[in-house]
Amino acid sequence: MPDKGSDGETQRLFLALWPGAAVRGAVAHLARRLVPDGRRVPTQNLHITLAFLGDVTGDARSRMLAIGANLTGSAFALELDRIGCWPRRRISWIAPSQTPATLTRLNRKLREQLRTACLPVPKRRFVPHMTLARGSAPHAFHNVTPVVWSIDRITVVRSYLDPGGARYEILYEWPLQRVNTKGWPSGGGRMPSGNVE
Ligand code: 3AM
Repeated sequence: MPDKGSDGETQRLFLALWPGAAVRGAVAHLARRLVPDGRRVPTQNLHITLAFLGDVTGDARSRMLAIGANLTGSAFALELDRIGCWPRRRISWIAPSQTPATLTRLNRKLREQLRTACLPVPKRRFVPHMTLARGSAPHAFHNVTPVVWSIDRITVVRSYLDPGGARYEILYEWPLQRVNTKGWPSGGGRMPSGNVE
């Protein structure tokens, strides 16, 4: 079971979209082929960050959990179809060339709720991307066959800064509602089974 921590403990946390093994495998395969160098993000760590919260104490964690308890948002599909890099930040990424309106809305709502709860709100504009490597030399952009990812939850992730690199643990999952063809929500989410798959 993940260690959800006692109230007094500070935890380094972020909110993320965390893909399952199939999406991670497909992305890692593309990265090996198209991203030439840098410190590659290990396959099990691939994710899209929604908001980095930093060190969060017990009180703030309760406010954060209340956001998850009241969250309303719809599940959506994301097509990762573009590999590129940010040369100044030396980051290689895969990203959707089109951001679904559902994701934009979800992110806006999340930021509003973080602000209301006096939690850290990311300063940068939200550009959905999955970091593939850091310290990368600039490289070409590639349009790739889309990796289609069905996203039905937000994850609350704890980050441990180990000497060998970051280690992540999923603490909570906040379900997004699936909407069936008649427009009614169908089904919920599930609690995490433990460590990151
Ligand atoms: O998913 P990406 O790579 O965009 O860079 C870190 C990573 O972002 C970012 O949080 C994500 C999960 O670790 N991060 C780490 N430290 C940070 C900080 N102090 C940070 N973002 C903002 N401020």
